[in-house]
Amino acid sequence: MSEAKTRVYDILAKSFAQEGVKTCFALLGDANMNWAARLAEQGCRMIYVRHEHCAVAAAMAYARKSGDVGVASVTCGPGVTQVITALPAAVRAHLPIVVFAGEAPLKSGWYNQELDQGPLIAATGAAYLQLHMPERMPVAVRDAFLKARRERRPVVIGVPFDLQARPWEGAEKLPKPSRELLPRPSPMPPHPDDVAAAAKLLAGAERIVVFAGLGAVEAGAGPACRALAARTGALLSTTLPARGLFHDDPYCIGISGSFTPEVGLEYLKEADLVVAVGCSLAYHAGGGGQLWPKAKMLQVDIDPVAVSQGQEVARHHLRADARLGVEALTAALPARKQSWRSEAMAARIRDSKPDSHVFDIEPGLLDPREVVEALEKALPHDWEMVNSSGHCSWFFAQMPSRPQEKFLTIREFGAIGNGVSFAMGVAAARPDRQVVLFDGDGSLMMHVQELETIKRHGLKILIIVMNDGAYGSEVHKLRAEGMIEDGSVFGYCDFAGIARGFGLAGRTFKSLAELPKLATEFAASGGAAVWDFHVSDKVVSPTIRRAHPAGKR
Ligand SMILES: Cc1ncc(C[n+]2csc(CCOP(=O)(O)OP(=O)(O)O)c2C)c(N)n1
Ligand SMILES: [Mg+2]
Repeated sequence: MSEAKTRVYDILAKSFAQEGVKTCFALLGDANMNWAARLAEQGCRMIYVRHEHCAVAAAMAYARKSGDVGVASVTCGPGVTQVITALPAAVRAHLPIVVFAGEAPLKSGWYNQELDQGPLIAATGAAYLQLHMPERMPVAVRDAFLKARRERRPVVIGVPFDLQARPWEGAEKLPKPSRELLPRPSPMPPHPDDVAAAAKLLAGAERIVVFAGLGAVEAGAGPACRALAARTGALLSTTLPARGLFHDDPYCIGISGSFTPEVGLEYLKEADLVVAVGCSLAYHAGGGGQLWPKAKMLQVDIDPVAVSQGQEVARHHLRADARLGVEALTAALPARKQSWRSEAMAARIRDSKPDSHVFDIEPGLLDPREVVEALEKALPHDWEMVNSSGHCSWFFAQMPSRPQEKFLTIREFGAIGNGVSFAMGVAAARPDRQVVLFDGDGSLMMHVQELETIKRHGLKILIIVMNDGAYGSEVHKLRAEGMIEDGSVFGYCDFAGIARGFGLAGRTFKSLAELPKLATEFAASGGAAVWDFHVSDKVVSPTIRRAHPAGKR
């Protein structure tokens, strides 16, 4: 029977299965549906989202959480144009993603969804691979995965759907999967001369901060950083994505960057040396260089830089794997007497509020800082947490007891609207765990349709909304400048009702009294729900207060 003939899409699906793809986020159309159906038959878990952006964004979080390649699929033309916000975010976050996209049929002289997809994808910084030679497609798919893994960036594969439907005329045997073809070099040790120079720098410093990024997390350098800090009497800090790496260390001052708590700001101002480990010294880490005005910077990294994102960031460099570099540095240090640490300092770090500024809050509305404090106490520590975007993310970043391995945030492109997708990616990568998403009302509203996906796929996601009835980031800046608030204040929409409309549980919080009891009850059953906290838009984060001083506010 001719229907039983193997088609090119069969082989394309098998090529993805051969790559070990276990989860794919997709939205179907003519140019990817046959492939997706066949991939599902290969045992791949398909998560069918309601907007293509969310397919790629979920694949990003899946990649970060699983340490594997994230896979998504969209149809040609309008399917592809929908992913243009997600791809630059994946590029900047160095996430390996493969997107199977269709292309318009080659046989037609005219096709309404036809689009020159290559330049569009290239503009995002992702790679675009056109597959137009059926016999070579299995190798081309393998190469796409190789490229994504090696370059740690998204790769979009475009295959015209008339070619996909052709009978397969190539070889039966598939190529070796990409994971078998990657070089596996051992971690890079430092050069002894660099270690000696760095050790001298540390020996001459009195108020050191060891500051770790995701590179330190990936290299397993956490314990080495703690040991270096203990040896030199240093404080510990992290970037936002690496937050929680030192969560239980009494000398950890939290995040250094836009989200630094009060006590951290104070100590960073006095630091005379920052040892940045496995971090790219991006603009927002270090608050654009303002946070540690007196400090020299020693960067320990496999790819050290002097200038990053338009700023001179580091004069001293130790090129090495983060763990090996820090261990060698600790071993090379002379015995040391002075320490920045004291019992009183540990007590201040433990007892001080992230932000103690006093605001006048309207009756009936909550202070976002108190909401976060209550959530920090009430929510179980083994939940996977996902932080989203917006003004509220300052507050949500202040949950110091949560460890790094249970945390995810991806913010390099500064886009709102990704929270639900990232939570779906984490829930897919960690199906045994409860996920909690912390999001803003504006961000959740941008892709609120995914509540239906969460329900349909039974994803265990509790969504906590910090609802200020506004685009907080905008309203606080507009007020500081004395401008009208139109376009930034919308009022409090009924997320609990919206959630119920999608078949999820929903609850509005105008008081925190019942939160501990409800959290315990929810933890016992798990599942998906939306908890909407109505907070005052009078509370302005320290970052906005610094960057946009009161003025007319
Ligand atoms: C895709 C996208 N559109 C617009 C913006 C501009 N923007 C930054 S924060 C923000 C407000 C987000 O509102 P919400 O999620 O309610 O968080 P809030 O700031 O109120 O805490 C907006 C519109 C953006 N960063 N990304
Ligand atoms: Mg808001």
